[in-house]
Amino acid sequence: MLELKNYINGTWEAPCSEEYLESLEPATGNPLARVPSSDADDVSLAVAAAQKAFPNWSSLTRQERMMFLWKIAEKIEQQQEALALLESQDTGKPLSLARRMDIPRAVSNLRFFATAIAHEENPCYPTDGKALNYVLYQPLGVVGCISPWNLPLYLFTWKIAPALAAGCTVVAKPSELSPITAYKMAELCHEVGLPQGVLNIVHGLGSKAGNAIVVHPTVKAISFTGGTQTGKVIATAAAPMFKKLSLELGGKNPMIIFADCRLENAVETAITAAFTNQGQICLCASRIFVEKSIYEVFKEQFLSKARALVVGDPLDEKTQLGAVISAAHQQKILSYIALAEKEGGKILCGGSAFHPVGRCANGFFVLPTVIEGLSTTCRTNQEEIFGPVVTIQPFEKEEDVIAWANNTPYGLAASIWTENLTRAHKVATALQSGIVWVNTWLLRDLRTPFGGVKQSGIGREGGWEALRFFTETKNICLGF
Ligand code: TXE
Repeated sequence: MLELKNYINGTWEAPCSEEYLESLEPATGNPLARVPSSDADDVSLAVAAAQKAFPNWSSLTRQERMMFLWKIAEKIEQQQEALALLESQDTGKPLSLARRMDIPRAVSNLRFFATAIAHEENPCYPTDGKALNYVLYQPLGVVGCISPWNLPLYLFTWKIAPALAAGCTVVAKPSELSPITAYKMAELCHEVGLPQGVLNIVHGLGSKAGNAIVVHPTVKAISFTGGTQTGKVIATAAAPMFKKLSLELGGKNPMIIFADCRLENAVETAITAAFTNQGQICLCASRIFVEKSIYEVFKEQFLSKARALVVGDPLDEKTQLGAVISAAHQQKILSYIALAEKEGGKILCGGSAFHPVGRCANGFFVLPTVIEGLSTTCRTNQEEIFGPVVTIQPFEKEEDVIAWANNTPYGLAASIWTENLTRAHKVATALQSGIVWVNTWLLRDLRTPFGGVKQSGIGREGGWEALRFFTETKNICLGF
């Protein structure tokens, strides 16, 4: 079994308490790694190291910081196969997905923010012949990055890359459920000679290690991705300390399919949107609304594809859905399926756990599940399930479907399927959502702002927004 250590001030440290957690391989239920159960003492050491490293790191040239990030990206790329395997084992996701999506995206995140800083512009305002105003973006200092288990290295680097590029030093905590690739990334940072203390990685529980990062007075900002409940806890602790907060939280994302869409594309993408990563992506579609005139045709095609999805050993090349993250999460998903039935829903396919034959017999699998016949206001259609569960329902009027789509506490992502350009713009504008895709899903350009409205979070990641988050904006007015 792998024994992980914290990475503090450029060295590998056991947790001060000597306590460890055990993380399991979701596909088998077997122990995979011993994970430091760090506490406030470990976090204090990490913050002290980051604070010491800040003056030097923030005064490096852009080119120098860029080259460090670029080299880390290169190392990840060289080890992509090994990292994809670890990501798959640690999360239960298909190896093919980790290879295609998770690890390449980690590389892109680092490259994107490495090169972004070389192109940054500072606004300048000549003021009526009397003065010259200009704007500086100065790095905040020590910042905290807390990431979840669904896209471990992908989201870890999505936060760390802009923080480091902006000139901040970082104390980061990956999820205790999927910490291995972050641990490996520390090794890669070490190999490229990242100066001591610039990136510190502390492992452990959210309530202990995570909370200690949030409440540490030296940590100036928290970038967090995770559940909405956890986001509330973090906001409650951080707000009175006037910390900057970027919270990327849950979603209950609608997909709206109009009768004039290219149906084949819509069906194919609906399958991907509902079930990629076992439905454990905050952007996954969990409520599909289909115009009544094509509802039955859509349903038939969607169900036949959902039933054909291959669930099983994540290491098998044919597998399309692997295990969900934990036994507890599997139970949560199954309890929502039971609730859906109680609320009057009809399970059209799936609806239960799955036990593959062989190596993965004790893994945490849930069959792709499609439910119809529910009201738009029932709990199944209001609360984030975060598993391979999707509801489908017909609609007749555009205004109804817009109202239903908006009628949840969340507002992260939506997608619309239509060939009518006017309608696409109109509906996209009316949806309460941070991102709206038209005739596509999960197509991401890293320059675009990313984040949610309502209980899906506050702040935006991506592009300049992410770099700005890790800086303080200063106006300097030079009088003539
Ligand atoms: O996530 P948590 P959980 C949703 C999804 C899921 C639910 C709960 O619906 O079922 O959240 O998942 C750290 N202070 N999403 O409980 O707790 C924790 O250690 C500081 C959506 O596993 O939010 C981990 O590193 N940190 C989501 C990170 O927060 C704390 C992705 C996320 O864990 C903390 C994951 C605290 N008090 C779950 N408590 C998305 N938006 O993509 C926990 N953490």
